[in-house]
Amino acid sequence: MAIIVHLDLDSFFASCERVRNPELEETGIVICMFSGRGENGGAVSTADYIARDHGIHAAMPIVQAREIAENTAQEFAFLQADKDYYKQISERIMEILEEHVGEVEAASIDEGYGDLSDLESYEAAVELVSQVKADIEEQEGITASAGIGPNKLIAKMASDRDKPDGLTVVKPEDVDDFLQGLPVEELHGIGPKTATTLREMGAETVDELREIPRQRLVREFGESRGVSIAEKARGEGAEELEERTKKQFSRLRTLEQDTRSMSVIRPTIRELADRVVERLERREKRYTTASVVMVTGELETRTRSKTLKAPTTSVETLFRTAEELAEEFLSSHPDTELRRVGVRVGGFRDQNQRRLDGF
Ligand code: TTP
Ligand code: MG
Repeated sequence: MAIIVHLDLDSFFASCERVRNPELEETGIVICMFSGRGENGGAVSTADYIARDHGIHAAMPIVQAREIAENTAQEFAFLQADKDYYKQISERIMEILEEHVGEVEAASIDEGYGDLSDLESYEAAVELVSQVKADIEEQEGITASAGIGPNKLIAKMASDRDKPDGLTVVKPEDVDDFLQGLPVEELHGIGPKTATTLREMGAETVDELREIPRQRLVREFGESRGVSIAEKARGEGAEELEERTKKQFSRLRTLEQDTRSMSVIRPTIRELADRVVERLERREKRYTTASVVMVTGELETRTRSKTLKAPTTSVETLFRTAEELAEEFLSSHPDTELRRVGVRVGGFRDQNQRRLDGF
């Protein structure tokens, strides 16, 4: 059974601006894509939750947002979007997610999917995702909303259910309840045009959509789209993340307290190495680089890596390498304590390419 998490950052561009402009704490923030036509030409890119309370939202003409702002006592800041800055924060946040869940499918600048199937329970998944949210908030000052479910469709919709700073869990047995009574356009991937057609066919809600025979949907929308709509109505979606070219797995854990004692760090590395190799085995991969990831007491992330002579699946090699790299790091940083430690592998080769094994 798959367990998928979807994470979506809250009012992302606006949150990034609040991080570097702390004086805006109580100011409504409106991020603008100015078109260059006139002082207020262009559209709103996103609005923070204060501005949303006043009815300002993404895609609204800036002129209209200005008008709303001028007619209330609330203060507003209208800021030009600065994508390069948001991209940097986005990359760091995806790394935090990746440290916890391994491979991440970055679905847009502010959302990513992770596969938590190897945790085997929703309770464990909730604990891990709460930690991810806490780490993102602590390290970047931005809140995220998360959804956990049996596939990407449900996880994505769940992350949207309770915003900002939410965590919504939809277990397989709760999928029907979760979709119950939902207007068809709220199914992720059903746009306004499809929704209009579906309503004309008699389906206002997802439950009504389920009553429409698959064949009728196929006749209306074509084979692949028709089948996909029928599946969505039943809460079925992809369970696999889309592959990325850059690939590595890692597992991190927060230590009970900040420490530089290898007698505490070593057993943690050992356990994490076991977890990483289990995951590797499931994917039938061997690794050629082994790393230790360390988050210091000052919350700086440091990684030390070693490239091996030959691809391997050995848990012992991973453990020994990460242990050595951590020891080296600590002896050259005599005042540094570790808050979190992790093990990462990369440079994958398929397990069935046996010939260059070096045994
Ligand atoms: P979203 O995740 O859709 O929106 P959001 O993060 O601002 O708000 P929410 O709390 O509801 O998740 O989009 C992410 C970023 O993409 C958003 O901060 C700005 C940008 N964006 C645009 O530039 N134009 C748009 O029309 C939308 C929807 C988003
Ligand atoms: Mg968002």
